[in-house]
Amino acid sequence: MNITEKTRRIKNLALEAGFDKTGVAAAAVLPQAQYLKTWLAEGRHGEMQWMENYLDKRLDIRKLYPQARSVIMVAHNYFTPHQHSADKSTGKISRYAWGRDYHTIIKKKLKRLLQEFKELDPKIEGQIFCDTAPVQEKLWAVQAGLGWQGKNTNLLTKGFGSWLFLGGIVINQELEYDDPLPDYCGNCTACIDACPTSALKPYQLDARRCLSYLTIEYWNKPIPSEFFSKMNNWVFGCDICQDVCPWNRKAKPTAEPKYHPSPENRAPKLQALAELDEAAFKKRFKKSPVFRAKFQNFLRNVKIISGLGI
Ligand code: B12
Ligand code: SF4
Ligand code: SF4
Repeated sequence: MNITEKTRRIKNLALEAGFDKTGVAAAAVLPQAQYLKTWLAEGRHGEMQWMENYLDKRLDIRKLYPQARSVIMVAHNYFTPHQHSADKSTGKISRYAWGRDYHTIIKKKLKRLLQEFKELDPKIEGQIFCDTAPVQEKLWAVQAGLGWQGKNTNLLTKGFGSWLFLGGIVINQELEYDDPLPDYCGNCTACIDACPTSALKPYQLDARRCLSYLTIEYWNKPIPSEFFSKMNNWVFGCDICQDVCPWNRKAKPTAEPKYHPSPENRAPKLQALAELDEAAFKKRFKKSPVFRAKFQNFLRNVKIISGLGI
């Protein structure tokens, strides 16, 4: 099988597995990856010390997987045709966390996909990743031609907007590579203007000011009171800089039933959330991305919102 045919069949397998977009990049150092060093040096990752780990691997995928030749990137659409509730007695949970945890869904698909690659060519060896390895997934998705990184720093596409989860497989074989796409943000600054905490400047995020970070990754500390009035009922994550993006108006509903919201996650009553004890939290959110926040931090978020929002 020649390289063109192998690449074509690998991409077809990825689409047949249910992924919405796929593309391939050569495993090399990406110049844009170096921005991560500045981001960390300026402390913009806040308390996410795990982002400092394995920096060499985040900057060069061949340090993560020495046999690396190609990076096959996939994107999975999670958009469902529902809106956030404007009812102040409810909390807002980010769209990405309305359904089941994407890590489980995507990792299962990627494992099966790698097996299928090996059936196609027994010489193929590889490693899967979906938030599970020190890889800058958005940059690899850009390099593999899936889309461009918007000014809100998310991977953005013409067909699906930014409502996409990312994952990939790094393999030991050369393939034919896709070209990165142009940046279609143009003069738009809607995401930057709409961010309630001024966490964004073009293509750069200060996580310390981002509600997504503060409500999900900022553990065991009180959220600084300057953000209370900006939280606008976001108890877990934040979708504002995506909701205002013009490219997201063209989003199509996902074909994955597991990303559809359970009614209790899309617009949960704040009072019911405030009454959860740890066991009830675990039972309710065990299979949801919300579990990541941990009970005490989730409760902290709910209490802040309840104090201001009702
Ligand atoms: C850490 C992290 C976070 C942090 C930091 C976010 C961030 N922007 O980096 C926090 C907790 C805030 C976060 C929030 C969210 N996250 Co997150 N997160 C990650 C994670 C684990 C690493 C990202 C990373 O490497 N950041 C490092 C910084 C430096 O990267 P960056 O901001 O993108 O900066 C790059 C460019 O902007 C550019 N750059 C930087 N400076 C400059 C300057 C100039 C002049 C230029 C031109 C370029 C440039 O180079 C940088 C280097 O890569 C990835 C998974 C992964 N392993 O990749 C998921 C990931 C990025 N998150 C994801 C999601 C869904 C979210 C949220 C939408 C969830 C939500 N609704 O609350 C929000 C989005 C907030 C936002 N506007 O970014 C998805 C994004 C999918 C997509 N379509 O892009 C990912 C890929 C997870 C996944 N596997 O699907 N996240
Ligand atoms: S997720 Fe919310 S707080 Fe974070 S950058 Fe986007 S709009 Fe701002
Ligand atoms: S809102 Fe505008 S500037 Fe921001 S990511 Fe979308 S198109 Fe780009």
